[in-house]
Amino acid sequence: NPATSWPSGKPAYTTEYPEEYDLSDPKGSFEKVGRMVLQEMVGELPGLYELPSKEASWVERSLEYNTQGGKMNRGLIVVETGVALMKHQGREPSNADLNRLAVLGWAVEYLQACMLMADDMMDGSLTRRGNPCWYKLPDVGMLNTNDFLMVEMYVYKIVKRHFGQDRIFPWLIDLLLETTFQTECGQLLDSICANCELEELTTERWELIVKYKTAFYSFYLPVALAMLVTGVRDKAAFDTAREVLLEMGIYFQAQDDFLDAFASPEELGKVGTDIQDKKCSWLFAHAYHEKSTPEAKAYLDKHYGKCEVGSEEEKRIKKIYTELGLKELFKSYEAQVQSDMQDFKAKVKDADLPWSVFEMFFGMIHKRKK
Ligand code: DMA
Ligand code: MG
Ligand code: MG
Ligand code: MG
Repeated sequence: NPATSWPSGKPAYTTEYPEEYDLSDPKGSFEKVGRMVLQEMVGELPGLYELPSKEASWVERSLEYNTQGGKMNRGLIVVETGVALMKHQGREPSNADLNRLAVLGWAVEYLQACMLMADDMMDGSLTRRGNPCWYKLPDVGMLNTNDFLMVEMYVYKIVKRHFGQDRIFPWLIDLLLETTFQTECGQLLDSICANCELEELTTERWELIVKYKTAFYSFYLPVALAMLVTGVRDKAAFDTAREVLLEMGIYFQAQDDFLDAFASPEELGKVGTDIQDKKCSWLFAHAYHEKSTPEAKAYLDKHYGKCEVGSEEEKRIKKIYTELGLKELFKSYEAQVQSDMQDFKAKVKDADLPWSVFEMFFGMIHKRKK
């Protein structure tokens, strides 16, 4: 590109992967690729962007803090799916294939990181992955806004570095852009709840919010990236994958909402803020619209979204959730999703996709406690 090929040395592409990707150590290998990607990205800053060492170190610290140390489920799924697809096609993944899949996995992890950095500021959260949220650090504050924008751009820089000369580069970028925009639509739907009447925070709205804010980027994106890079071109296969993965993703956010109220912050690595923030959570929507009693409704009208984390009112609201039988309702929803997944099996096979991918992904999240 004549407009961006400046200064000399730019763009830089990675075409060789000397490091052996060891599939018997999926997390260790994936983490190693993550180190490589981070070093490549930080390494460009002084030469290609004239950043002095103080600023380059700032970016490095932000990337270390925000992109590392998560469960890496989304990223690992890209590799696992890619491997399963290639085997399904009768091919053995090469070392370069594995490294490239892991690079796309890291693109998803970076997208997740930037969304969480923005989300924590919008939600007024205090902790993430067992540490203070980045924006809460005294020397970060509002600089968080630029830091998460940079992490968002790194998604594209990572993909360009490793796929910039590949025929599918425009498709990868398009998928990432679409998914980012879908997530932002979801975050808008989620945040506007603060200005809504409780009457409007229905289970239908809940489903719309979580489909957009979580399911596309966390579930469809990793699998769709692996499909594109392994040569799947059949639109029907993407449509089937999307249908299954969106239901899984919606269930995943239901779990997130459930754990927000009922899991221990130590185990979760974050303190729940949904009640304080007046979120249209799975628990609230079902408590207010499906299982409500006049007393419960009156209490929620008075205190939901108006009490602080750790307050007596917040505790009472959690007790109301329990008394209304939401723990049991959640269990039955969970069982319903499990049976729906079984029903998808035939459809997935008809689309010539390996069922093992969906089974494994579901196995990673089913009945999770954190
Ligand atoms: C998270 O929703 C959605 C995105 C796009 C980050 P959330 O605020 O419930 O997530 P968390 O509970 O992790 O803050
Ligand atoms: Mg949040
Ligand atoms: Mg949020
Ligand atoms: Mg949450």
